[in-house]
Amino acid sequence: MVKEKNYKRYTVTAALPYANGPKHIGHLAGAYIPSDVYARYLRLNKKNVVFVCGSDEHGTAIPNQALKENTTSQAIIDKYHALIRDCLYKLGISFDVYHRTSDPLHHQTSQEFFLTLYNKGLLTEETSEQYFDDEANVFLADRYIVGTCPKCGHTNAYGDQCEKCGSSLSPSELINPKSTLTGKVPILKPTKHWYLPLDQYEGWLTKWILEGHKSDWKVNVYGQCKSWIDAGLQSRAMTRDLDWGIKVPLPDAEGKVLYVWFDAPIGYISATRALFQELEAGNRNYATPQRDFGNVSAEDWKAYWQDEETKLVHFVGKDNIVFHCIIFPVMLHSAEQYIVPQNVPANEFMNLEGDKMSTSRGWSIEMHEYIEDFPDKPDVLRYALLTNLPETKDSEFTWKDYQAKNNNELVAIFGNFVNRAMVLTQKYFEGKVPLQGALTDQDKNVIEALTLFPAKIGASIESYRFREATANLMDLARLGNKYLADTEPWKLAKTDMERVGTILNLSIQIAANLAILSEPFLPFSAEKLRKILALDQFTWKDGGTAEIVASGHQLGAAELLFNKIEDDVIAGQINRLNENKKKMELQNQPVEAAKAEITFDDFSKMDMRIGKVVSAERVEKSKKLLKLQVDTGIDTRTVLSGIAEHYTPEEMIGKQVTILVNLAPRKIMGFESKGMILMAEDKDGALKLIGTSDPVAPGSMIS
Ligand code: B3M
Ligand code: ZN
Repeated sequence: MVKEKNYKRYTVTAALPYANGPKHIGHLAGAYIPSDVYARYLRLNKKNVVFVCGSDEHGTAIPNQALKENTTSQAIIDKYHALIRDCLYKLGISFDVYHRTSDPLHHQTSQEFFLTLYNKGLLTEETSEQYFDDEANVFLADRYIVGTCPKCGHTNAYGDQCEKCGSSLSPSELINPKSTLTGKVPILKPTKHWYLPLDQYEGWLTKWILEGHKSDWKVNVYGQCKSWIDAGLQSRAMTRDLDWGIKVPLPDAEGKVLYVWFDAPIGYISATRALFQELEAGNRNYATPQRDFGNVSAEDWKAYWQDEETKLVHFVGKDNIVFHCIIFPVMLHSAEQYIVPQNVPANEFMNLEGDKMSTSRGWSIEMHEYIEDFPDKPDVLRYALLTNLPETKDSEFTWKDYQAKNNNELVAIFGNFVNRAMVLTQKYFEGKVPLQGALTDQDKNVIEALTLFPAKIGASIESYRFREATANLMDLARLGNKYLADTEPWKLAKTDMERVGTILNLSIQIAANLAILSEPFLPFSAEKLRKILALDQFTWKDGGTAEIVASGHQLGAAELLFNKIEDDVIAGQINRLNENKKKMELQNQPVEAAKAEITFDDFSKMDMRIGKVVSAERVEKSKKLLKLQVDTGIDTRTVLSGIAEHYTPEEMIGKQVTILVNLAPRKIMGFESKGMILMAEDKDGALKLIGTSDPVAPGSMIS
């Protein structure tokens, strides 16, 4: 076991998800599942722990999404805060509090924090030139500027990124920049911001991370920190010109808000404050019933952030490392009264079926979709993710693997063992735990193996190796399965009931160990198993013995812990994934750039009218053309139209169409075509007639 200082209490944080959309299972694998296993394990060990999280509701991601969904930023955060919180809860993530950064308490906490740094003279003021939209009268966040990508020529690149070639950009690199708010060309205007001079903390960071955490931080995390520090740190603006966020609490800061990465990590502190306020008031808003905090006061949050005997651990994904290892610690350290994290066990990314997971590309499994489809299987997802966490490198989720983990491990090993032990004990001993008689060498070996599990699994968890811990847990179920297979009590039942009793007693002890040790990983199944075995609440230390359940103890009713997942269910999921991707590809394709401006006179030269198709036929030797007779109100005329792949002649007859009647006649395939039928064509070349669905007399003009 890793020998470490005996901490008085633990503050465990999981990255605050942006409330700008649903979150997928990659987020679960990155931060939420590992942090939950860790927190549950600490609680089972009777440690004093707070496990905090909440929604990150600031930054440009929120107004951007509001724009997309044609609603307000407030509506966006309200919708996704609730959705994400409820999903995490249903998947068993046992936060003591799930707060939100739009809460007034968080605004206050962040402003106080900013003022602490400001009043100590630790923030520098710098003026820089930034794009300004003088019609909308606002500075433009990177996302509100579009222009031509200098790398690939894509005409719709954003100020921070070109979505076509993927290059990250800065607004000044864009060719022909335009404001997305008004379409105007933005101007450069000086603006003042408050900076955190990270360069001044290089010495401290070197000592704290590079010298102090070389051996206990994960290689991927340490490596990222080292390359940041080695490259030399620069001061970073902690404020932004934006109308969505926490107001900068200074008199000369009109229109400025705190940088989202300044306020978001402070959200952990606000969440802890909120928790203790709620505890003092006796009304828990959001909490899983994990721990009774006893009699506490609102001020007790301080110990979790300010006492050196508290161990602070941040669970995040790899894109958040720099903020949790460098920027936030510098904020905490320079504010002086705070502790800094002891560890930041960040994970890499989890891919999906051979490709990067991405909600916007439709290539993802969203938490709410999973819960809808598998409401009774939160633990199966937890297990499939735990056995496949991207702990040291990117990993991959596949539905086939998910199915195999369920069918071949949870059902065939864990569930099967428990079920056999239960059913045999019901059958031979009416569900009463039999006596442990004389022990054979085989029994002694099993007991000895059993005693090692709590420490072994615990050591893996304490060193953030959750995959290994999960594998060890399944080994315990394997031990039980093998013991039953080797001893074959069903064969002894005719001759030696005492021996059968001993075997089943030990099997029930192993099942009880599984109930205890699986709790951090598979909390719902552990609870079910505890009920099946009719066990009281337990602690981690109760595990590791063959004396958990007394002989004579009456077991509960046997019930299957896990169920097989059939092939068609898995095929359905893979299908849905491909469908989603197709749908999003269509939605995400950039629309054609606008054509050059025309005058009203140009427009009014076109004579467009509603017409009615009176007859339609195919054109010989042409796949695309239909020959139509159209009643235009003026006359009935022949029009050739390239819609044969989209409409049959029969479908066209009687249809109302929009026709440009004064287009110069053209000869097409030997026929004179007079005019043109108007259509909408999407990026894939699919055509749809346009017009009005209300009946309109032929000849009606369009203007
Ligand atoms: N919301 C970014 C993310 O979800 C951010 C984390 C904040 S943690 C303080 O990747
Ligand atoms: Zn590009």
